[in-house]
Amino acid sequence: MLTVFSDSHRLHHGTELKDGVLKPSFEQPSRADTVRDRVKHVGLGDIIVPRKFDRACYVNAHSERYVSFLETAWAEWTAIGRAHDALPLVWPVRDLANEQVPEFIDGKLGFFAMDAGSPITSTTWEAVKTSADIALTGLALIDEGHNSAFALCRPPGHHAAREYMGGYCYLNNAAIAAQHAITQGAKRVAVLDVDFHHGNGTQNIFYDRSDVMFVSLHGEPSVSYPYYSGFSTERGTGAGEGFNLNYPLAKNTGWSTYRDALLDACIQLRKFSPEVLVISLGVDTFKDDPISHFLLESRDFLGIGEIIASVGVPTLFVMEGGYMVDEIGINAVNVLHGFENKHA
Ligand code: OKP
Ligand code: ZN
Repeated sequence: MLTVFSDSHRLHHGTELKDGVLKPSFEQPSRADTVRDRVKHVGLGDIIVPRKFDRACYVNAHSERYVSFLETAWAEWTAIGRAHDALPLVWPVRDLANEQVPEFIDGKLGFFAMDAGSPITSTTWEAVKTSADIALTGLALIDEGHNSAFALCRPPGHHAAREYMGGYCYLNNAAIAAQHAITQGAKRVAVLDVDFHHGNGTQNIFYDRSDVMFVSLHGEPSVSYPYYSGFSTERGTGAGEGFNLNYPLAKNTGWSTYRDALLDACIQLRKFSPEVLVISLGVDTFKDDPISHFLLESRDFLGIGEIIASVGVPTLFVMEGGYMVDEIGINAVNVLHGFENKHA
């Protein structure tokens, strides 16, 4: 399997507001490098750099005004003398919700963000664009006849919705790739999200669509970030009704429960019969992950890959979360080896 990777991911690193304290983000550059090192170490296949794609590819999954915000936020933030990472601090909640975009940067940041965990720095946008291009390059490999590809994206994407960033995510790499497959003529594409956290952004982008099915296994929202989405009652709307499937799982879920949910999810995916399957590959379901609470062991990730392979369609793996930096490479590559049915 080919891996798409770029050193540009290091352009993005910043702080997050966590437990009431501004701290270095858990989503740090060493994550992607660890996975890249493991890919090399086991000889998964060649590692290639991403091609460049048009801005239009991002706007097909996000809104024009959101993409423009990402492009200019740092300039607007520093124009008034600020030097620290840009973070939001006020949000348009419920009755304050208004469709008008504020002019001042603090208003914009809240309007286009779901949390204070996604800092914008001087070089964030460059890293974010490259991350989306990595996913699009992976999809191009599949179009060119590869049965699978690994888009080693960083920053991750699945919390980024049509119009907002959050959860370390800015552009939704998996959604941009899925949408691009549709734009190129695919009739049905599915996104399966196995990150510990609910892929609220991907759900948001395709919620009213029947051509892109979204299926997610994650920590139940009552106790897991992002708290406000991921319930099993969220099944899509309008034409999209029945094409959004959530599997919220209890705290301390281990392999046997996880496997049963994944087997069921894959039955639903086979019924849908997509031309391309995009996997939001988070490995924060690992037992030692510092911000999650499932109990998967490293060998269980081989099982995830094997079950995904049983869907039997060309598959693009897109890297999402995973914060136990010592093991993240082993666990991510185990999924890929399981898919290829190699147990290194
Ligand atoms: C991104 B991805 C919970 C803090 C949550 C944000 C987590 C974003 C995860 N105690 N902070 O889905 O791995
Ligand atoms: Zn996650």
